Amino acid sequence: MHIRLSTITAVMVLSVSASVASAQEITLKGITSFAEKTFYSRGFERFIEKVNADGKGVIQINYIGGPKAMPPFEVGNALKSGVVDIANVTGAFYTNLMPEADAWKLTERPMSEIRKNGGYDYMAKIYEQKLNAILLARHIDNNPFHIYLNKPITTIDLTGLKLRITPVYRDFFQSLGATVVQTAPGEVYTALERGVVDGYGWPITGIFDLGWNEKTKYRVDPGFYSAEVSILINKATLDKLNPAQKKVIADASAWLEAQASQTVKENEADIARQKAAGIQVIEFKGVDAIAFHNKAYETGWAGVLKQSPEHGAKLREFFAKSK
Ligand code: 173
Repeated sequence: MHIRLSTITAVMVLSVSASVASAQEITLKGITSFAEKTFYSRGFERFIEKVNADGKGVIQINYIGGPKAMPPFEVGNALKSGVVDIANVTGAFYTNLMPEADAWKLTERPMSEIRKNGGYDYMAKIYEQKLNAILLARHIDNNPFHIYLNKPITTIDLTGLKLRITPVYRDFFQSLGATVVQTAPGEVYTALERGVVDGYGWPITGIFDLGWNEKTKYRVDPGFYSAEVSILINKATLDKLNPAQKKVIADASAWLEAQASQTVKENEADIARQKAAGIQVIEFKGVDAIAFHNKAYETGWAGVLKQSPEHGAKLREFFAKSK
């Protein structure tokens, strides 16, 4: 009898706590600014899988999808207004709201250091003010950008070439003499196919995802900067989560950001794949490589300072390599 009663009590307690848990389960709307299942969305997709597994009965993410659901340059607005709760996006896609976000590309220190040296906290205030958001995890780092071309070059003079850009590349490519045209990633293939552009800026990874390899003859080395893609959450959404819900999000964020250093393996794999696909490398060496590198960072920081006289210099102290 004694055993029976305690069994019944246990069942009752379990069912009560289960219903409380399900009553408190919250579902967040998640969006990515890169095509679903492509390289720059994959980290976010792993994050969602983890949250949905660890957060059963507590917190779930409803994955709305990518650019088919929302244009990439609209994601910042949607996150700020709370139309979506959580977003996978790079700073260059929401410079309309927060020009400082483009400075992430210029980091020469790992996120672990930037979280300690005050750089993360400094950016966090700007995220709160301008985007009503919090950066949870930078999952892409150590991933250089490159120039991809269909016409060969012999010097770093890009005069006469028309290149597809985002804010990442604008100041640098213009300083090399190129004409630039901004497009979302989803328009790159057609722009190449129609000859609207002679090439494009993109990181070392991912050109196979949307078939650009078919329309690409050359890659210029060395690469420059460090691509950033991060998961952001709307501030009001985060504020309303209870401690258990916050913990699921915080743990998945730390777990994902810790994987950013592994991007280098993906870089190597894509370099080999580009070679096998017959994409030729135009490599600047020695003093030319140094000049190319210095120009990238000088024009990059000049652009940040111009866009944000208030914060640019401070961000450079936190992000640039210490001298
Ligand atoms: O080229 C781009 O669209 C761009 O700015 C970017 C940024 C980070 C990762 C991939 C692309």
